[in-house]
Amino acid sequence: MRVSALLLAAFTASFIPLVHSTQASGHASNYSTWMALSIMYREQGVLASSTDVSALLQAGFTQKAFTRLMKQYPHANSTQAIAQYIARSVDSVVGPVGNALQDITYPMDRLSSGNGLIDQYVKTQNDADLTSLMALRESINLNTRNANGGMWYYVYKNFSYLDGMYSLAPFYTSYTTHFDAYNRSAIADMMLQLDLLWTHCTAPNDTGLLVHGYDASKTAVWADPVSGASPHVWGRSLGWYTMALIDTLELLPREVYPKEWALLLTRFSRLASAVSKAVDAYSGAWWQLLDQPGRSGNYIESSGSAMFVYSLFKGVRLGYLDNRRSGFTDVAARAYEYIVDTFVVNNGNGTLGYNGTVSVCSLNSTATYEYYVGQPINYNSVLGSAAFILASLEYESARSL
Ligand SMILES: *[C@@H]1O[C@H](CO)[C@@H](O)[C@H](O)[C@H]1NC(C)=O
Ligand SMILES: *[C@@H]1O[C@H](CO)[C@@H](O)[C@H](O)[C@H]1NC(C)=O
Ligand SMILES: *[C@@H]1O[C@H](CO)[C@@H](O)[C@H](O)[C@H]1NC(C)=O
Ligand SMILES: *[C@@H]1O[C@H](CO)[C@@H](O)[C@H](O)[C@H]1NC(C)=O
Ligand SMILES: *[C@@H]1O[C@H](CO)[C@@H](O)[C@H](O)[C@H]1NC(C)=O
Ligand SMILES: *[C@@H]1O[C@H](CO)[C@@H](O)[C@H](O)[C@H]1NC(C)=O
Ligand SMILES: *[C@@H]1O[C@H](CO)[C@@H](O)[C@H](O)[C@H]1NC(C)=O
Ligand SMILES: CC(=O)N[C@H]1CO[C@H](CO)[C@@H](O)[C@@H]1O
Repeated sequence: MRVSALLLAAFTASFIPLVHSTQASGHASNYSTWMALSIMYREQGVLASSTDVSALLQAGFTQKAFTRLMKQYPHANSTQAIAQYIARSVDSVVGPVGNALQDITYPMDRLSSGNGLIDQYVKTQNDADLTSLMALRESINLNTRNANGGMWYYVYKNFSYLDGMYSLAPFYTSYTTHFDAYNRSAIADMMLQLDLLWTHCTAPNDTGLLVHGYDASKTAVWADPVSGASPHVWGRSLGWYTMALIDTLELLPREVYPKEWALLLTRFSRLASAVSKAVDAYSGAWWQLLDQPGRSGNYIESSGSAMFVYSLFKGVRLGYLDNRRSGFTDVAARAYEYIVDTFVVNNGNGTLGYNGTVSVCSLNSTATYEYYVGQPINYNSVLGSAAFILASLEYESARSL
C-alpha cells in the first residue's frame, strides 16, 4: 500500500528541514544522511504489499545501510526519522517471510532482512518478529542443495551465486550467536557455503577474482566443464560476496571460532588485493564486468563500485587490511570521489538521485558478455543507493580521522 498523499505531504514537510539541518551543521554526514533521506522520500526499501516479495533484497539492504548510519551518527537530527523508517521496513517483511515453507520459494535474498529482524526483536521482544526470524532460519535447513551441500540460489537447478552470500552469511552468523550459540554445525555450514563458491568460482588468468556463480551439475550452456563456473566476473555479485566476508568477519566471534575467522580473513585480504588491482586506472572505479576492462559496451557500474569502496575502507578501519603496503584507502577514496561526481545527481529540491546501477543479471541466461552489458541500467535503484550510503559512511569515517 502506498502511503497516502496526506502522509507524504507531512513527511516531505519534515524532510526538507532535515536535509537543511544536515547541510547547515557542516557535518561530515553530508552524503550518507542525504542519500538516506532521499530514499525515504522515494518510499524505497519498504515492501509495497505483502506480495511484493521481489523487493525483499531492497528492504533488507536498506535496513542494513540505515542501521549502520544510525550507529555512526546517533545524535543527528535525522536519527529518529531513520529509526522509524527502519522499523517500517522491518515491519513490512514480517508477514511475507513468516512461513519457512513459503520462504524457500523465494531466492536467497529473502534472508537479507534477517539482521534487521534480530535487532528489532532484541529491542521489542515482539512475537511476530521472532516467528519470522525463526522461519527464515528454518528456511536455511529446507533450502535445496547440490551434491556437495551447496545451497541453490533459487529455483535454477544446482546453480549457486555469489550474490546470495550477503543475505545468508551475516544472518546465519548473527542468528547463531544470538539464539543458538552452541551450534557449531551452523557456523560450519555457513563457512561451507562461502567455501564452495570460493573454490568453484575462481576466475581464469590468476586474477584472484571470482566469477558470478557455478552449476554443480555442469549442464548449463555457460558452465565450465571442470568447475561448473560461469564465464564472467560480474561487479555487483563480487561486491555482495566481498561485503559478506567483511560483515561476517565483524560478526563472527574470533575467540570462539579462531580457525574459521582466520580463513575468512585470508580470503577477504586476497579478494581486497584482487579487487584493488582490477580497478580501472582511468576512472578509478570498477567495470560492470571486471574481467573485460575497456571492451566495447562495458561500462563503470555504480552499485558494484560502491560495494568495493565500502569493503576496502571497512577492512582498513577494522584493522584487517594492511593499508601501508597496499594503499587500499587511496583506491577507495578515488573511486568514491568518481562515484560522487558521476552517479550522484542533485535534484536541486533537497533530494539526491543515484544513477548507473545495472538491473538484475541472472545465470538463467546465456551469461555471455553481450548479456551482461546489455541489461538495463536503472536510475535510483536502491541496490546502488544503499551501497552508496555504506560507501559514504566509510569515506566520512576515514575523513574524520
Ligand atoms: C540540528 O539542526 C539544527 C538546526 O538546523 C542545527 O543547528 C544543528 O547543528 C543540527 N544538529 C546536528 C547534530 O546535526
Ligand atoms: C555537502 O555536499 C555538497 C555537494 O558536494 C557541498 O556543496 C556542500 O558544501 C556539502 N556540505 C557540507 C556541510 O559538507
Ligand atoms: C544447528 O545447525 C544445523 C545446520 O544449520 C541445523 O541443521 C540444526 O538444526 C541446528 N540445530 C539446532 C538445535 O538448531
Ligand atoms: C584470460 O586471458 C585470455 C588471454 O589473454 C583472454 O583472452 C581472456 O579474455 C582472459 N579471460 C578473462 C576472464 O580474463
Ligand atoms: C525533486 O526532484 C525529483 C527529480 O526531479 C522529483 O522526482 C521529486 O519529486 C522532487 N521532490 C520534491 C520534494 O520536489
Ligand atoms: C543517468 O545516466 C545516463 C547515462 O550516462 C544519462 O543518459 C542520464 O541522463 C542520467 N540520468 C540522470 C538523471 O542524470
Ligand atoms: C528462466 O529462463 C527461461 C528462458 O528464458 C524462462 O522461460 C524462465 O521463465 C526463466 N525462469 C525464471 C524462474 O525466471
Ligand atoms: C551435480 C549435483 O550437485 N547435482 C545435484 C542437483 O541438485 C539435486 C537436488 O538437491 C541433487 O540431488 C543433485 O545431486
